[in-house]
Amino acid sequence: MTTTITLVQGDITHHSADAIVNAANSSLLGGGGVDGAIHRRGGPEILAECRALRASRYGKGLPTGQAVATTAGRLDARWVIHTVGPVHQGPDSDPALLASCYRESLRVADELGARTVAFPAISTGVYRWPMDDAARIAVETVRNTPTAVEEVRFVLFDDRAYEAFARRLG
Ligand code: AR6
Repeated sequence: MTTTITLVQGDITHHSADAIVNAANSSLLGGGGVDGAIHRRGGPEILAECRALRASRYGKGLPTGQAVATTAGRLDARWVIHTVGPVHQGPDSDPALLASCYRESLRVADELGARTVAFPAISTGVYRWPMDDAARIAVETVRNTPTAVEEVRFVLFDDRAYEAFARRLG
């Protein structure tokens, strides 16, 4: 089955999808950027499940490049899939780990049975990954990952991100 890739500009917390991906940090306990927005709008149920995941499976934190799902709380979605991007020029500054965020999020989406998945531009904010390179990795990885997800929607916050992804999508 082919996966349709669409681009929209805006705030991912205002979008509806089966699963919304969060650019989290390994603590899973919230932060700024898209992570802060998801927890603010989604409400405390998301953080409660994140805390439970810390206590059960991820005592040392969610490793970079991996993904895990929780409820979406009050968001217009069934699940939030939390993934941890690499910090550009940090100790785990590896493009393969950024690709892994997209691949692992789609794997989790498949496990859940999600048909539509919305992604932000992972690692391009606080984690400072250059936008053009992040867009290339995101689009290539989604195109090359076998999945039952029918639509992957990149929700880009600003013009710069939207244009970078649009160039890659061609
Ligand atoms: N909807 C869509 N995109 C957004 C939104 C939004 N509401 N808000 C920001 N962006 P960032 P990272 C864009 O910093 O670089 C957090 O503190 C933003 O313009 O959210 O992976 C976490 O807790 C940028 O293009 O995530 C981690 O500590 C992109 O989303 C750390 O930041 C990603 O920016 C993760 O850093």
